[in-house]
Amino acid sequence: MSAIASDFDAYWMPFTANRDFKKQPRMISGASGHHYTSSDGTRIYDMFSGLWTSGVGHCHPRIVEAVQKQVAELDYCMSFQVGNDKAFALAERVIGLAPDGFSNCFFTNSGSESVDTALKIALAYHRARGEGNRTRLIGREKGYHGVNFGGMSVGGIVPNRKAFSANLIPGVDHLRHTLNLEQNAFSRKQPEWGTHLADDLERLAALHDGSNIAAVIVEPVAGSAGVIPPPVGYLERLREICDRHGILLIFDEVITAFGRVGKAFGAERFGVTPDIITTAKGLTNGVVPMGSVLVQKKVHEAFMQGPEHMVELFHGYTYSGHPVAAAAGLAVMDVYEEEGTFEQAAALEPVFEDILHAFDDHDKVIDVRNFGLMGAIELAPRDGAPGARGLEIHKKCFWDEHLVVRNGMDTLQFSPFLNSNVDEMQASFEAIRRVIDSVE
Ligand code: PXG
Ligand code: PLP
Repeated sequence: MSAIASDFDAYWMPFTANRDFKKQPRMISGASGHHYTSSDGTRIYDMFSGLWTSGVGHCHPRIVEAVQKQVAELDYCMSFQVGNDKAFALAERVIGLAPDGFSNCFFTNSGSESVDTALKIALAYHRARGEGNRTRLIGREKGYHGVNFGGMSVGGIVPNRKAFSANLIPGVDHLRHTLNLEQNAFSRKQPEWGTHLADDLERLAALHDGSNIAAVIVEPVAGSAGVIPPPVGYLERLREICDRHGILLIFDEVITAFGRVGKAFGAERFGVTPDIITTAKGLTNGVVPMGSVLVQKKVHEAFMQGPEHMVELFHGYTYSGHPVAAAAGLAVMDVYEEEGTFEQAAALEPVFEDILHAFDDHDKVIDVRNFGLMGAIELAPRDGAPGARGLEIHKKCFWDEHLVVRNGMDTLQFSPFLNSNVDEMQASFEAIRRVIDSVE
């Protein structure tokens, strides 16, 4: 039996134009550091560090070794009513990085699972405190909170919701998004305009009565929708309104945690402390799937009541706290600490910002946005074919410039390595400029 596929039919690829892809597949067979190797042996620079996942680079020897060792020592262990030491150790390390007040960490296997877990914890928390009336959840337009039913329902990416519209969970409202090119195009980091949009939460509290709202979930910087940093003062205002009405604030930090914005968490960078934080991606540098949900002590304590032989939260995954994932996570935490990864990312931020905003006056570009090491160049769509220009650039970058660049429709997104080399970053953007210039 060969491990090489005979054709490309059987695999239904996620979030991919499958038929288009299979005509000329872009296949990766190896990776090391900042490069992939394609199946024909070409070295390809990864301008998305995985899928926002692999901040310290691919196949980091320290992480590889930890995973190899763990899989030979304890490959799997029942996750319910039995524990493994790596999961406990990783929970402690992650809580050690979290803002003051956070005390406990629940493990999942992805960002989508982290979000659905966080929403369930929020609902059960209020119920445990005798406020079972708090059932409503609030998300935001353009938010991405994964693809499971809860996350999809509070999310605000239209194509992801469209086919499932009638089956989204009930009792959800959305704040308006804060992207406004007329007011904010080409802002560096946080835009000045749009703080008042946080008052949508106050209006929803007035409409439903705040006492019926369980939680509001937002990405501190919206990622998937094309890097939308919060207006100055916006997150602070959400926090104030949540406090006024007893609403839990959830930061979905699946992208922003672990150095992507130059600190351990977006919460730390913005100086706004939520009640619950969701993570995934950078938790294990993408090496083994894993996510986590961090909760403040008051949230955890609300569950630790009643008879001690009883399960406090009826929720969990077969693979929660998986020993191999946890071993990867522990090695990643060591790398972050020893290599000063978050400081490296913070030092690169102004360089990245300048490189990106050199596209401000390009005639095909209608906006450039950045925060931390998250960046987006929004292109004008082609007449009658929105998304075509973005996909063509993605493909040309891959085939002609040996560069992985992600496009969401006509927005090019960049997630440079947290330990990027400035020369490589500059060379990559010269290539990107050549490609933008060359397409119609
Ligand atoms: N929340 C946020 C804020 C995310 O960014 C998820 C939840 C879901 O995580 P999983 O592990 O279930 O995929 C994400 C994931 C993009 C892109 O192009 C972003 C994500 C996933 C795929 C593509 O920006 N983010
Ligand atoms: N479906 C069935 C039939 C199962 O037995 C299980 C877990 O035992 C699940 C779904 C959930 O799987 P997981 O715990 O990996 O999320």
